[in-house]
Amino acid sequence: MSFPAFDLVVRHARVATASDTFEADLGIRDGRIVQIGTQLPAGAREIDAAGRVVTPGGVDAHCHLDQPMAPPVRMADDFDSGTRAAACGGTTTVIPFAAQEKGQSLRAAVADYHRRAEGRAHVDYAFHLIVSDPTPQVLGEELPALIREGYSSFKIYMTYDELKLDDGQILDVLAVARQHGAMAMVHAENADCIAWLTKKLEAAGQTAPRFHGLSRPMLVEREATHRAIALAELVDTPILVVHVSGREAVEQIRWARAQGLKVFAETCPQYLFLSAEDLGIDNSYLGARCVCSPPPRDKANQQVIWDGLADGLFTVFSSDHAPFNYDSPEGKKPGGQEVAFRHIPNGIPGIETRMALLYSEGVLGGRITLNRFVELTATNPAKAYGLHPRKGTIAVGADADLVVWDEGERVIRNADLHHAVDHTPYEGQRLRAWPGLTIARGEVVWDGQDFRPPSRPGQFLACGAPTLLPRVAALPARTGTDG
Ligand code: DUC
Ligand code: ZN
Ligand code: ZN
Repeated sequence: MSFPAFDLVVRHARVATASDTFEADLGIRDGRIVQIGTQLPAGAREIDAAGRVVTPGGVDAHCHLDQPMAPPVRMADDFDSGTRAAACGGTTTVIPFAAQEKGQSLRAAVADYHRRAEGRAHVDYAFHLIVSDPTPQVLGEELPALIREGYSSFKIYMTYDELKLDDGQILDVLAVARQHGAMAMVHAENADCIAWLTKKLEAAGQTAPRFHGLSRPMLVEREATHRAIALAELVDTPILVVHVSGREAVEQIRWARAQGLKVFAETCPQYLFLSAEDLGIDNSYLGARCVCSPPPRDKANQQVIWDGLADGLFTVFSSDHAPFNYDSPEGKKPGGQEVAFRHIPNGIPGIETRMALLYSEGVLGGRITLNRFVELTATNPAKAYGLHPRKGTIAVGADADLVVWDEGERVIRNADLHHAVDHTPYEGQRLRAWPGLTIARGEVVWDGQDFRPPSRPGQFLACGAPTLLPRVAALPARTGTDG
């Protein structure tokens, strides 16, 4: 009796990686791709992908799941619902945040997140750290040890009272990133400007959701982006500026790249598909659904973000999924009230719609190549956070994390999504494609109609050192701070 050579063969696929597109069969065994070729022998299971594009499963490197909030606010998605939604939208790896509260040890934060995720995730996951309290113990011991143990990226905030670091603290944390080879992610908005503008707006009675946008104009992001770049230059370490929203921050990043600085950048669907108008053109509270930071900008900025996706300015495309129900005392109406904009929980859901939005309007809309799509949604995030080549590509030895695309018209309806959020800001958006199959470690977890729980839960991934080389790597290394 002969056994099939593979557990699964995906046949006649139009395989796309970050660099190539080719026709092949993919032979999968024990959750990994073990052979790529033509006319592979039979598998125990066969999927005919003839005529369909197959890309690596998405790596969503910026999402918030079950992150503790100040009561009564609570995230709608935990690791169960959040990763189910991810799988149904073509994402097979998520990297949410283990957030340190001030006064808390980083280790305690990490242990807490493991408890939240363990056995509940349906796709693989890693954690970024959020460093909000860089004590000597954190800088000298905890952070270096955690980087070595597989938490090789962390986010620092320049705004939000409970999270923000001052410039001296940022320098200290960046120095640890440099010494231990970690990737520092920066939320760049100037906290004092936001506080000053918020007070002025409130004094004038301007508290509706749409004023959230006016409290965080582009210059607030531009100044903080400029400062973050300067701080990273001083320490001589790379940074990745997260959720870049528009022209002014983009200009800072372009300038930094032109100087040969290792500045990477992330953007998100909300800056392509939403605009300031979605926060409200009158004082309606419905705009609370689109309150996120940085806020969506005017429509002209959407093109600036598309340009940066097409020309290589952006390194990664993430969801920044931050799931809060609209009609809930735990969500956008804290305590059941329509509150002033400063009290509205920041964030919008997007973990399930990220891949299809970019595939539809980016690839099929003729704005980016298929290979660039793969780079932005899977390969680069895996490289930036030390998960490549196990994740983020289609190669022998990589995990068998795949998306088989169905092209055809579809409309986003919250009723069809799998997150636990009561709305999507993209309701009614027309798409040209949606994942027809999502395969995670060789198992179909989304069949185009239904979520299918994997036979074993998603696994924690310890991250190695980032392997994302800057496009400017060929330039001479900087030896000082003024040359
Ligand atoms: N902004 C953040 O910085 N994080 C979560 C959501 C948001 O809008
Ligand atoms: Zn942020
Ligand atoms: Zn975020």
